[in-house]
Amino acid sequence: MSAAPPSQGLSTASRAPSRPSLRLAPRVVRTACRGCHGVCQVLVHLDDASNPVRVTGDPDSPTSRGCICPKGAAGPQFIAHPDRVRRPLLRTGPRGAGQWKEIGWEAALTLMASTFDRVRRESGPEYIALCQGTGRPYTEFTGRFIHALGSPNFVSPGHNCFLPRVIASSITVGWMPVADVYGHDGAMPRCMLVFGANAMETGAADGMCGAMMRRALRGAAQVIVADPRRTSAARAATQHLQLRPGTECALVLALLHVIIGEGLHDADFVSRHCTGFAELAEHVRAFSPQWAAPVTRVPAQDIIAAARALATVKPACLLWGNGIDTSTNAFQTGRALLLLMAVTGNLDVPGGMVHWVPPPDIRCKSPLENKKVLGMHLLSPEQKARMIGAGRFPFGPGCHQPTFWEACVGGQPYRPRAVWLVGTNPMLTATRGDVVEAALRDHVEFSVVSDFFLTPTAQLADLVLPAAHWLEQDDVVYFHKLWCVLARRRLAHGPHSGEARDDRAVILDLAHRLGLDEAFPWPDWDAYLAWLLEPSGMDFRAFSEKGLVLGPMRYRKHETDGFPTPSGKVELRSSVMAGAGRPPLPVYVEPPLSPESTPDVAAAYPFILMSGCKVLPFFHSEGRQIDTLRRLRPEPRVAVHPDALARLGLADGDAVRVVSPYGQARFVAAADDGLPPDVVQADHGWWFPERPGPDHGWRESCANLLYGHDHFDPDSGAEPLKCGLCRIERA
Ligand SMILES: Nc1nc2c(c(=O)[nH]1)N[C@H]1C(S)=C(S)[C@@H](COP(=O)(O)OP(=O)(O)OC[C@H]3O[C@@H](n4cnc5c(=O)[nH]c(N)nc54)[C@H](O)[C@@H]3O)O[C@H]1N2
Ligand SMILES: Nc1nc2c(c(=O)[nH]1)N[C@H]1C(S)=C(S)[C@@H](COP(=O)(O)OP(=O)(O)OC[C@H]3O[C@@H](n4cnc5c(=O)[nH]c(N)nc54)[C@H](O)[C@@H]3O)O[C@H]1N2
Ligand code: SF4
Ligand SMILES: [Mo]
Repeated sequence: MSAAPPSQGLSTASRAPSRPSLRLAPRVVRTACRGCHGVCQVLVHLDDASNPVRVTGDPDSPTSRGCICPKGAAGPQFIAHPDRVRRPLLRTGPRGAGQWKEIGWEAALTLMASTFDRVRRESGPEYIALCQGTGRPYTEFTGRFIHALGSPNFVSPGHNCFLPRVIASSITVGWMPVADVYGHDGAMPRCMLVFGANAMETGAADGMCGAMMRRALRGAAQVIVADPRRTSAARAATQHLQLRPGTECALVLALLHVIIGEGLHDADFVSRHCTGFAELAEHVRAFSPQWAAPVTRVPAQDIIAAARALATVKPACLLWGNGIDTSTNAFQTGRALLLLMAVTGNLDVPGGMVHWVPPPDIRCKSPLENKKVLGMHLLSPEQKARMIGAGRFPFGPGCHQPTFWEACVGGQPYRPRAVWLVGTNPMLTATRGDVVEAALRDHVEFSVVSDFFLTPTAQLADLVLPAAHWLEQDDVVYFHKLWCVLARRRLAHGPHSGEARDDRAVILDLAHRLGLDEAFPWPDWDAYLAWLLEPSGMDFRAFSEKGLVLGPMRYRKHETDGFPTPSGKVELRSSVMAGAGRPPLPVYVEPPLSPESTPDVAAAYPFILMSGCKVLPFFHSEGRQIDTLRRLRPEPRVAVHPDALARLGLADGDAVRVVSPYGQARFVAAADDGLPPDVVQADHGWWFPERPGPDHGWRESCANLLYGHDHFDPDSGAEPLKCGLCRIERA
């Protein structure tokens, strides 16, 4: 077994206080949390009846070092909540009337299999779609299932989240670089660029936990934060580049201009490992800090200082996030930032932007590392061409979510007949929830929702399946680009869990009923876990006792292996983009609605609207029914600069209406002097589980009703969720 014990792999930089290993009481068990994308190992305390009653930090874990956040701590409240769906529910009244009867799993799965089979035979497999939420454990089987079925309609929020950067990385570097903030090799980053990431609250999408990032930030000599808001990272930063939302690509082009213009780039790395440097140098010559300053509102001298720090303080890493993805310039910005990390020589160096080496003897199930996991290869070219929105966005991930829901209503190019929504609440989290609602209520013939609760989306389903929570899952946690593989153990079994089943066990069962055994050769979930671990010689029990397995990390793999791109080098000038007829060097495009591009619209809607900057207690639309979390954020807020509030005759705590050219939503005004006076930030994902169902007041404070379906990133299909326009009125 190549895996080293944790203490060995994370030695020097960890500086963990040497303490004797915490003696686990018989009723305290270590597992891996999944309350967000983090990798915190936690301790679960069980009562005499073996019910989880408390989750606490695990001081001996190298992934969390004892930290725990309110979402992780609330795990037991999620599973024990009285509103939880515990048995499959079949609709009995009209759609959305909230009339259900409990049925058994056999009946539920028989209904799904027979309906999917009928649609497949009558119309073709593409008339069945699978929509999932953010990247959760189910991702290893959701795409695989729908693709094995022969349908290309795999829908996710990925176009607004993370995947524009993943795809930009794959064509530019060949892999997804991740910040080395755990000090794997003893080296921690000395310079950190936090760009469009609220990482202290969210851990970003990279599978880290906020507390570990805070620790890395504390240790860095230079911290540069590019964010329109004064985030907690910005408060502790050396430099806060408070850019205008949506102008991030202009800022990065100017950073490149300074670095290359002053000859501060890593000439050795560039000459040996990059293509297109001369073209890039020529391209960025026009984008001086003086050009960028009025565009971005960041003073030229600040851009120059940041560029110099980034190029000279090494190693440097980048924490990047949704601030980049949720814009119509997302893909170009993602590429520009990759070029920045490349020309400064920070790729795959200790403390820089690395590519983890996974344990060779555990079978890889990460869709990012093993493209076959998603099963795209199971589709023929003809089947791929039948994807709704095929060809619309050359670098889009899967079926474009807004295009999909519009097709369900408008019937163009065809209307999907059956939809399975796994772990997603798109009426709240996608734009135009009204379109999603119409689709589910009036147009789709058969819809199934897998969730813990009867969300507003689930209320419109024909069938609801109770999903198992992370406390109810056995798992080999090998998902995003993690630097380790972790054990998750099923700790809750009792009446709280009811008949909830792991999404993947359900998919396996259904796949077998539909004759997809070739793509799903494992008889059941336990057999799949055993198969993953088989090369290591461990069974699941031995693995879960071990808890954490590290791979044999090596840095600077390009010295021997190059980069897995068409040229074998980092493609500063992208041959893939050129081939797709898209700009091969990053270009800045003004947001579609902004004071600059649409001054007439801005006259009526004078604020720049950001929405959905995440807050610590909630994961998107989740958690509003959990008291311990709701207390931390009782109501939907819109953050506004106090001067702007005063000008409007409003005060902190007032009820306000945010009105955009597309819609309106109610929030409580929250004064925030860390925002520019003309920028506001509205919470996303709000519904009110305590209000009467079936709709639970979802239309009232839904930030995503403030956007239309008019503007998308031409490369990735991303939406301008962090750079719209609005006005604020007293409600
Ligand atoms: N305005 C605005 N909108 C945004 C964003 C933004 O920044 N601004 N962010 C976007 C981003 S980054 C994302 S990823 C999307 C997220 O969009 P979604 O994934 O749709 O959001 P969630 O609220 O997490 O919805 C998940 C639902 O799945 C259930 N659930 C949780 N875990 C599981 C599980 O393991 N199995 C099953 N079956 N169900 C589960 C929850 O109870 C919840 O109802 O939202 C996007 N929406
Ligand atoms: N507590 C909690 N944690 C989560 C989630 C959650 O819902 N709650 N969701 C998870 C998911 S699915 C994801 S994708 C990650 C997302 O994690 P993050 O990437 O950290 O997402 P956001 O909170 O949306 O933070 C985006 C940041 O970008 C800034 N920003 C907005 N516009 C711009 C811009 O134009 N330029 C720049 N440079 N910055 C801008 C915002 O002010 C904000 O601070 O978090 C994950 N973790
Ligand atoms: S940060 Fe995420 S993984 Fe860590 S305890 Fe909180 S919810 Fe769990
Ligand atoms: Mo996300």
